[in-house]
Amino acid sequence: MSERLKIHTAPSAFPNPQRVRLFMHEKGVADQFDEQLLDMAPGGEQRSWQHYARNPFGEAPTLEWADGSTLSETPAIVHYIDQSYDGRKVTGDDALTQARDMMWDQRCYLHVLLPIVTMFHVQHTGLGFKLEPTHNPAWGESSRKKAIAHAGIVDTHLADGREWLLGGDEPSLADITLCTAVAFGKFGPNETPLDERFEYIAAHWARWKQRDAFKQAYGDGGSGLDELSHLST
Ligand SMILES: N[C@@H](CCC(=O)N[C@@H](CS)C(=O)NCC(=O)O)C(=O)O
Repeated sequence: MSERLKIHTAPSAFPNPQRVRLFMHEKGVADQFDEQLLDMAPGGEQRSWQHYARNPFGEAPTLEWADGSTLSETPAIVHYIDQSYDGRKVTGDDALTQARDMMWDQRCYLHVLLPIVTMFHVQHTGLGFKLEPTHNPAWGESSRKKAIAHAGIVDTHLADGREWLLGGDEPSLADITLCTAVAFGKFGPNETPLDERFEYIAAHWARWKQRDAFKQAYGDGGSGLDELSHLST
């Protein structure tokens, strides 16, 4: 890769930008990108016209080329980088492994991480009313129950002794998404520490905490978790 791309991103507390950051460190390419940190909250830079021009959904992460073209949605960014840059194939070397990674990534994203994010927004109005005008505690509590129930299914999958969701020696994107879901469950008012409820998710989280990629990705000191404050560089 000759051109150095910009990645519009956020501190490590924000789970989708963090999925990409963790992936980049796992792949070993983080230093090949220019990180542009958006002031997400309370600034709300992601909802400015400048950022809507890059991403019509007003979200991070977003990758940007020098000619102004962009790519958004975490799995799309991850798959593009995984296929185009040197380093291990984090999303899998063959079609079936890639498909299985996509399956578990979708499950961890849609059924565990996203409901926690929904709770953060609608129950706690986590980004403030400027950015999240909907306050609906019942929806938030229902989302929380959904996240916990589905984390139980993921925990059962891990219970056969496998270290990572696909059963390999190293984590894939699905593991990255589960990791950020666990971190975000612990964040601020969410108060849903999945590692305290589930034995095999606890082991998965503990395994992550030993990895260099994890230590680098959370080294920004922006996770909001006391548990990770020692990683701040
Ligand atoms: N489906 C998108 C979701 C991105 C997303 O939800 N980003 C959040 C941060 S975790 C965001 O930018 N939120 C800002 C806002 O909603 O104002 C992806 O996979 O990248």
